[in-house]
Parts: sequence; C-alpha cells; structure tokens
Amino acid sequence: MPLKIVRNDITKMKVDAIVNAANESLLGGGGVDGAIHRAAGDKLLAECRTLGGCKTGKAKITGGYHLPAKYVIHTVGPVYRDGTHGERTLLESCYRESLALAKKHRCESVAFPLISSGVYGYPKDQALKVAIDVIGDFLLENEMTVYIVIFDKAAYKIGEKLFTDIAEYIDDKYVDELTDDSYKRISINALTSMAPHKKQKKSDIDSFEICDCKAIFYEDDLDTKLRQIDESFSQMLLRKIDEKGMTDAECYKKANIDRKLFSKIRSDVNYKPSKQTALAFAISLELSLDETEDMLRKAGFALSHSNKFDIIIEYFISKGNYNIFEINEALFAFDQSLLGA
Ligand code: AR6
Repeated sequence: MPLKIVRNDITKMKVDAIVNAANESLLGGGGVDGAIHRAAGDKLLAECRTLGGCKTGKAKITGGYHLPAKYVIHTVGPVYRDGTHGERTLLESCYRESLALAKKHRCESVAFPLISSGVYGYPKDQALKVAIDVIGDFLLENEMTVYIVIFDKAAYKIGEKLFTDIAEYIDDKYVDELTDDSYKRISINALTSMAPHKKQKKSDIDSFEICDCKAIFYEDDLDTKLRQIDESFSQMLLRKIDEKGMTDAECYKKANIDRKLFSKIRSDVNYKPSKQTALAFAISLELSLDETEDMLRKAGFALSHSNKFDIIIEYFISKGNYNIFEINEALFAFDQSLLGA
C-alpha cells in the first residue's frame, strides 16, 4: 500500500496513528511534540508519565485522546552532530520501530513528521531520504498507508544535486505549448494513440514492415503483434507482469498502488486508469520510454514536453531510476501530483 507525501499539520491527520518526534523524557517539548500534546490534551502527558521515557532510536505508543488519530507513537530521533555519530542508523531505527509498533497495533494508516529535522538539526534532505528509504522498504513487505507530513513546504528539501539536475533537464526539454515542435509532438501522439482502436489487416503490417526493411516477421510474431494492438490497458499490464516474472503484489507495491485498486483493474478488462496510475505501473514494471508511451496510450494518455510532470517522469526513466518513492519525492519538490494511488 502506498506512501504519500502531504503538506499538513500532523495533529489534523485522520489516521490510525501519528508519530511524535519526542525527546527521551517523553514529557513534551517544542516543535511537533508541543503541537501534539496541545491538541491531544493533558491526558496524553499523564499517560506519557507512566512510560519511563524512551531511548533514542526506540518508540513507545499511547492513546490519541483528543486527536483524530487513535494512537500516538512517540519516537526519539538522534541529535545531529556531523553525521559520523551513528545518526543515520538511529534515525532509520526510529522509522522501523514506529512502523513495527503500528503493525503490532493493527494500524492501517500512519503519519510521520520528518523526525529530527527540526530542533535536532538533521539536514532536511537527508532526513527525508532516510524516511523514504525505510518506509519504502517496509511497504514492499507490508500492507499499510503511510504518510510523510510536511508542515512547511519551504522546509522541504530534496538533495541539491538531484534538484538542480531535474531543473536543468526540465529547462532543456520544456517546450512552450505554442511552439511548432510541441504541436508536432502532440499531433503525432494523437495519431499514434488511435492505433489500438484501428483494426489493421495482417497484410498491411506485413508489407509495411517489409517495405520499411526493418524486420521480417514470422507468422507467430505477427499474431502476437496483432493481439497486442487490440489489448486493453489492463490486459497489457497483466501481460507485462507475467513477462517480467513478477507477482501481482510485487507489482502493485512497487507501483505505490493499493491492493483494492489493483483488484479493480485486474477484474475489469476495460478499466481506464488515471495518468498517475498508468505511469506508476510503467515505473514498477521498469518499462523503457517507448514501452511507457505504449502503456499510456492504452489508457488514452501521452507524454508531452509541455508538461513538467511528464518531463520529470522522463528524466527518471532515462536515468534508469525506477524507485517510485524517489520519483514522488522529486515530484513533490516541483509541486507536481504524485504517482500511485
Ligand atoms: N505537523 C507536522 N510537522 C511539524 C509540525 C506539525 N504540527 N510542527 C513541526 N513540524 P521538531 P526534532 C515539523 O523540532 O527535530 C521537541 O522539542 C518540523 O518542521 O518538532 O525531532 C522534542 O521534545 C520539522 O520538520 O523535532 C525534542 O526535544 C519536524 O516536524 C525535539 O524537539 C521535526 O521537528 C525533537 O526535535
């Protein structure tokens, strides 16, 4: 199930558990800790007093009291010194221990702040990377919806090099919608997107391929090609999953798609996904750019250079980086909608 990055005040999140970036005393403090205690009310502090504190890297759970969340998971992040004092290991442990507690209490949804990235001084881009890595790994094995809650967008940072790289790529590729080039591209896309609906005779394709001198197809290849032309999005998806030797669960988890949506797609041969969903599967299946365009066409979409979202996706595919969580991290930084459910 998916990882979502959202902008919000964590005390407003309607989830089974929210995570508190606490200190070892568990008796409250500033930042997100203060906000959670204020919103939950005095009974939270009373319960915290019974817990005997919490070591750095560990987590403890309490009720949510006046919060919309049923539980608060209190974890203590490391104070950042210079990165050579086991800070990353401790921060990873905070996420892992909190997720394990959430699982033990059968939480279906959990929201995290960026632990240690405030008063404790962990560089925000690195804190975000740790959160995404650990939560991403957990979600490949577990069914849960996990939110990373960003309080202040200005404080949200992805790695500087990645940000500059993507910004340059966008600069390079972006075409104004009114330039000839993009018109050409859009019309080519429009034409090719008609292909799946057009019934072609075997002989047309045969002669086209031979004239073009690119390849001579044997009967089997032709039959396969013809079948693929008429394939729907969901048929193509299931075929690709088979071809890649993946299980359904591997595929929808890597796509950041939840199980229910996947079942819907699987059982409805004519299911029309959103562009974000179609692309999420293309990423999960590690399709090339051409194959991605093919899959999008089945859903009635195309990639365009007049759209930042599309260019960012293209950037990651061209680099062979199919980590959906990292892609979403970048999409969020550029104010774009995220992939998956
Ligand atoms: N919702 C979501 N995120 C928030 C909120 C909120 N309401 N308020 C702040 N943040 P910090 P730490 C973000 O300092 O670095 C406390 O005093 C904030 O922008 O709360 O782990 C404890 O008692 C930042 O990105 O936690 C400890 O002594 C992130 O939450 C110490 O601070 C974490 O910032 C813990 O420091």
